[in-house]
Amino acid sequence: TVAEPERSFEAAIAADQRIEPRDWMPDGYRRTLIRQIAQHAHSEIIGMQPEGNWLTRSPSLRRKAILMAKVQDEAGHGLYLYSATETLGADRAELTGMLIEGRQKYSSIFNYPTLTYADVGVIGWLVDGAAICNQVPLCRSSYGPYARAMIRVCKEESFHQRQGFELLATMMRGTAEQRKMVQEAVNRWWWPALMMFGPPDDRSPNSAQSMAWRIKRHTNDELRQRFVDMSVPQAEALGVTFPDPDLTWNAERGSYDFGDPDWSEFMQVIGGNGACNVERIANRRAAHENGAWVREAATAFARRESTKENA
Ligand code: FAQ
Repeated sequence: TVAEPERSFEAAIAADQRIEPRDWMPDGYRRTLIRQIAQHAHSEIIGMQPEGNWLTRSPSLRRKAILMAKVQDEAGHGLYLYSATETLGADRAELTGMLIEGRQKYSSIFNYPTLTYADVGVIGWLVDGAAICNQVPLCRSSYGPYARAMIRVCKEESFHQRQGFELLATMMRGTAEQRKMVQEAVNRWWWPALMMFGPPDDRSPNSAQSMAWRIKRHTNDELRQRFVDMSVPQAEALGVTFPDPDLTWNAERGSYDFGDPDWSEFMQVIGGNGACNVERIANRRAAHENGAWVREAATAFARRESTKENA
């Protein structure tokens, strides 16, 4: 016999209702959400680094203001998502500790270097584009606080994607050298962007259960296909190509066929051996350690304020 709280959880999922923090939920559901939302939060925070790399070298004041706004938004998304994990009983200091110790993952994409300013544009266009494609369906995720967080995050990501496309469109109207820079950045980021959606469905251990719980609304391969279909016309509008000889329109499916990303590279990157993994974590650790005095001061201040109130 199924206990009453479990029955109402199952009924809520089946009726496409939201699960809220105080509702009963299976341990596995809670664990999966903490894992996914924490990884997402870590990705936003680590994701500040590749673009942050160019803040002091932006080509104009306008580009610098845009980039600063974008990187700040990413910090905001990270903090917002850590708050969502706290509604599940997680502790953000512990989650940060796990990130720094390599016990929790962040998106593979942020382990690639940003070599030119065109990379800033391509991150906006393709990386934020992939993020939106993955996150718009998460606005209907079964866990209320996560779904609601995604609505705001997606609005900001849309601005991020537009600024990337606009940056690239400007460069494409520039010199032959600038156009070459854009194409070269697209060539480097295309495959890693496809890997953001996770391993193929038959090698995705979490998908089936997460779909059943309606945490995820589409499989990794479905979203990857959607992203390819969405990106090809945008590439044509820009005047760039993707580095995939197998990319062809399939009229029968009404979708593009495309080649297989190098999954051994993906496994290497998520295993800690990508081009920038060590540097990203070292920077995060240093920021955390250098910020210790701020956390201590804030805690002391909060303590003093609360004793004042109680007095
Ligand atoms: N990188 O069974 P599945 C952004 C792991 S957007 C690293 O398929 P799941 C915005 C996976 O965790 C990027 N690891 O897993 C931005 C699992 O390992 P575990 C963040 C990956 O969870 C833009 C194992 O492989 N977005 O930050 C990756 O069902 C520009 C097996 O995989 C999100 O996190 C990967 N790409 O599906 C910021 C979105 N893929 O944990 C700055 C929310 C898989 O068992 C600049 N997350 N793994 O040890 C999701 O939608 C899902 O978690 C997936 C993975 C689709 C990423």
